[in-house]
Amino acid sequence: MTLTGLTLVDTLTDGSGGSLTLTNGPSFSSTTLGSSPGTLKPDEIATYSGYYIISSAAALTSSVNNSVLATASSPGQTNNVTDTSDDGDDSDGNTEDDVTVVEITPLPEIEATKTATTIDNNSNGIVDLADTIVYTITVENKGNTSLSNLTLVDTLSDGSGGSLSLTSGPTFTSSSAGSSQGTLTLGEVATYIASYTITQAAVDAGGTSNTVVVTASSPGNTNDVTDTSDDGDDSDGNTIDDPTITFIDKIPWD
Ligand SMILES: [Ca+2]
Ligand SMILES: [Ca+2]
Ligand SMILES: [Ca+2]
Ligand SMILES: [Ca+2]
Repeated sequence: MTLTGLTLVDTLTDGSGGSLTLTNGPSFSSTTLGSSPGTLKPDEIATYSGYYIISSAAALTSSVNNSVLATASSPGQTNNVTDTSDDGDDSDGNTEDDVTVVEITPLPEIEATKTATTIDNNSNGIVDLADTIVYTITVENKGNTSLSNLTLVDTLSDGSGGSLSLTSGPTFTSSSAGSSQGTLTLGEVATYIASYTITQAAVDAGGTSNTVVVTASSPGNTNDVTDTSDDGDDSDGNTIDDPTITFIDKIPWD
């Protein structure tokens, strides 16, 4: 028999059960026997399409789940024929009514950048003994998962490779989305500062070299995400991992 009054009610949820809304649709596409939208002859198939653009919040929940309830009327009846969708996979033990699940592949990624400025404490116009190098470290969550347990390991050396110690820091100062120290949501940038007051060893070596290695954990993992800082200068031929170098000036009569 021919069914009429076909309607669809689409239910979209995230992996935590939170309600979502399709970005577009479901929209009528076609019928196999030429019926207009809402009518189905015996053995006729109507096709609808819809799509959802995965939001950051939904991505954090690991999946998007969708089902549709179709309702139609047989002759002389009202809304007496219904079915809940199945996912088209008959090998999953459910060939009748099961939710269409799209798993979101976790791609955790983190990026650390360290830049340096100097404070001319002795006001002589050059970078030399007892001046201060101020390091700004930014750590960005560039993946599609939240990150926790963020730690920094900072390595400072002089221009000859000798080990030096930061005078202060790295100290957490802020996060762009307000997360507490050690946690980064999607796209969030945490900022840390550190400083080094130039010692004679650094002067003798002609400069300092500083790198930070950041490590964090994606959901369900431990310390699985890491990056070595780059110096924030993408014109130096290394846009990935390169130490932040500060040259110390020699005073002419030194
Ligand atoms: Ca199934
Ligand atoms: Ca100076
Ligand atoms: Ca660089
Ligand atoms: Ca890097």
